[in-house]
Amino acid sequence: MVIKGTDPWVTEDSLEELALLADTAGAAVVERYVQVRNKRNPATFIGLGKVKEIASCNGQFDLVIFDDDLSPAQVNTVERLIGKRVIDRSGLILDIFARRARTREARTQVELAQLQYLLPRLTGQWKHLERQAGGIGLRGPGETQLETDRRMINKRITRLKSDLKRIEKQRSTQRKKRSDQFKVAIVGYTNAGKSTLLNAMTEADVFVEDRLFATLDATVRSMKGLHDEQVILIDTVGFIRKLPHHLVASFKSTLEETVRADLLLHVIDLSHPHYIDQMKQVEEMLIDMGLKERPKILVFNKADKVEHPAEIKRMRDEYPDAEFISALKGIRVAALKKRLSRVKKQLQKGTLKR
Ligand SMILES: Nc1nc2c(ncn2[C@@H]2O[C@H](COP(=O)(O)OP(=O)(O)OP(=O)(O)O)[C@@H](O)[C@H]2O)c(=O)[nH]1
Ligand SMILES: [Mg+2]
Repeated sequence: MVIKGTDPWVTEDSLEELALLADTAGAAVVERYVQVRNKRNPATFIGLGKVKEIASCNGQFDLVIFDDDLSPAQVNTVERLIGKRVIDRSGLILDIFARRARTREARTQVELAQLQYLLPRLTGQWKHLERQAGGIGLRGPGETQLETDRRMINKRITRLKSDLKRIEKQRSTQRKKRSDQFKVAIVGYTNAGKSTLLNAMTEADVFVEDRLFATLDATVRSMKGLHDEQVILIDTVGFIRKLPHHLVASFKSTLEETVRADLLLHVIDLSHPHYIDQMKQVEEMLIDMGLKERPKILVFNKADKVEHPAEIKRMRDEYPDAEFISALKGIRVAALKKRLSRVKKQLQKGTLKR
């Protein structure tokens, strides 16, 4: 659903991205609906007519995905009216995160986020079951069951939080060991090529894929092929628009690596049709994280894939301090390495503002 006056391509791009997310989660998109309204319907988010239209759609589908975050009650109402499962953007991203989490830290963070997402939705699920069954036979034991579920989830949340604290402690011990080293965090929109760049600069073997959120963990490696090996590179989880705050918060310990970095490499996929918007989203996120003043190099990646060379020239003029590279083809990666070691020296001598 779009509020009247929103730029149509913003909506189109956001939906396109939602379809990519759905694909990453293993769903095939059969139909898209866009509705322009003055305001949201508090009960059903989109208009009731639209809900009915979706319900009566002939296509075979199992799931309805909303591009915006719905309240638990709205999800329930729409589920009941359409008779199909409904999830929102956060739910979908969480699902992908759950599939992608590899390390103990990532798994703990994702499970915590999932349970926190589930908790308020638990009530609703039972309520609409109650209604369906006329409430008979469900109310007494149902309520008790619900209470038990809630208590168990809360207990698990407490447990996961303390696990995360422990993991965070280990991380901070490791971090202290690296405290005198020069740390460079690779940040950027999801699928920009951050892991590819880390691999190219460090001979690491981080998982790379042409899908969203291939990386959920912070991988730390030292840079290879320099005289001084004291530059540490950190690969991080990608950013995406409309990433819910509670989700970001649950990745705090991973993001902490970014927050502690001496220098940021903001990687941008120059071949993406909306890379300027993606770049803005990331910059806003960095401001939110208190990193506005952190030294930073803009790295325009996938230069090999750009259709019109004039585009590169235009961006070069606009961002004379940026690097233009292809992490995949290894174009100008060596130059970026040299620049990093130069910037490191400048920052350490204090000749560059930090
Ligand atoms: N043509 C081209 N493709 C690239 C380049 N760099 C990365 N890719 C491709 O872009 C896709 C995403 O690369 P990743 O390195 O996984 O991107 P990422 O930023 O780490 O993505 P997430 O971890 O999912 O946020 C992969 O298919 C890469 O092969 C490049 O310089 N040129
Ligand atoms: Mg990655």
